[in-house]
Amino acid sequence: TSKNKFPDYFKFGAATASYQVEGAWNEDGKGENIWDHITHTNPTYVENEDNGDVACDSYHKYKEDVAMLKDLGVDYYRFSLSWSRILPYGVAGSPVNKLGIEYYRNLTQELLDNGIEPMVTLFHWDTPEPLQELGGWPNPEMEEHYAYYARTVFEQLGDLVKIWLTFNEPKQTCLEGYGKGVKAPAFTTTGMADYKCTHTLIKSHAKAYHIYDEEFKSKQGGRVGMVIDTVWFEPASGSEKDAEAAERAIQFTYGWYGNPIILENYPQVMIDRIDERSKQQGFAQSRLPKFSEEEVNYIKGTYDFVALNMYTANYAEWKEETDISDVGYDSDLNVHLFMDDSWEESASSWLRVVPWGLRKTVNWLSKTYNNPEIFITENGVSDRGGIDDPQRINFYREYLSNLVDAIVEDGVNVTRYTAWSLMDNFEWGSGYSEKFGLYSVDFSSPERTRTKKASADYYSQVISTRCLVDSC
Ligand code: GCO
Repeated sequence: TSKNKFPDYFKFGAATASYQVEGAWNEDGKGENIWDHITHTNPTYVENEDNGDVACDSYHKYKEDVAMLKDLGVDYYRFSLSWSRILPYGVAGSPVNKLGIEYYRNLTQELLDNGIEPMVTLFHWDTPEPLQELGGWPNPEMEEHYAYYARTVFEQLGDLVKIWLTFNEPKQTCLEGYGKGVKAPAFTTTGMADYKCTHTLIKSHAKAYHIYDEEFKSKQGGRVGMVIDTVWFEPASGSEKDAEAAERAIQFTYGWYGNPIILENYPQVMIDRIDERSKQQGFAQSRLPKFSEEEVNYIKGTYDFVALNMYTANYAEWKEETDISDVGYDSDLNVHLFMDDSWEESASSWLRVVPWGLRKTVNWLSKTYNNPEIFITENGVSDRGGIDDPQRINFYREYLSNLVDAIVEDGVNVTRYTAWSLMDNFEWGSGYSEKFGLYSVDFSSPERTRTKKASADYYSQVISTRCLVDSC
């Protein structure tokens, strides 16, 4: 095989998520979710007071979306289901919205008719508002509600869908939503509800996995995993301390979710540090909830593949323990994280172009988790717009080149790569100002006109040749 060529079995896709593209926020029986709620009740929460009420209008324009995917030549499309479109009240036992199911069946059938495989995320941050009013993810009852939702979805769509992603980037739901306040529902006490959120969410994932495994797998033959994100943490120097700091940082990020599912229990370094700090701070119990032995065993092994969203890197530098009284995830971690000024910028403050970080991240996953099959479920870059997007072409070329090296030279078992995103869309707190799409969307036109960017042509060419140079 050529050094620049992806193996024949390798698949390429493109991704979106329900709240970011669908619009139709209250049509055909859809219920309210936490992003509808926060953007309507606190409009300045998002830049330019943008919201997802209409977004890319994919609810009405899904056939155009599929035509774009077909034109790109992708093997699969990763999209997410809106829980409140399927279950307007969200809760276990509540009525199913037939029109919501119909929309997703139509989209999925349209994909299959065009030879594109559906890869479906059950949850991409849009918790039904009634569940938030019951306390949201830190409430252990969420496990029952999520299980009911997952079973509903497997029943209604499982004949058509063979790849299921239970959660997308749970760290953002829990740490940013229930700790740092930068995602809905925007709670701001970190070091407590964020840990509880994670605890419930991991148990919910495991339950959904077992439901599929026991009730659906033999008939439907699909696979289930969780999408976990991390940046690459590069030690700031060659010192042992910085190496330890970098490893601790990835354990607090990927390992927080990956270890319980793929190995067993939370990373030991999280357990030890949070137990110890909680004790010193005078808490009667650790702020990190404990899994019982039974739970540890129920959770471990609940994955059929390992999925990674990766965009960028941080340097990690050792930090002396200073303020022991500070309760919070960042001080529990206690690593100085920063980006290098020389790394090329994007439109997103958190994202600089660090292609070698992808190769190192998949190598870390492979080593830490015993060479599992890995899907890259998101990777991409933002700009401020325009059809001619050489920076994005360069981004994909460089990241893909590092990925092919990881596969061909390092022997890492990555089998899929997913570009974020198929089209420009609602970028959470940044609204429509940061654009990640291979297609642009004119958000000022009622038609939400889509236009192909230069990067889409580039990506198509890579997909059709499986090759990064002129010939392989
Ligand atoms: C994510 C995201 C996407 C973002 C993308 C760019 O999973 O982080 O799911 O929703 O739009 O990452 O920030």
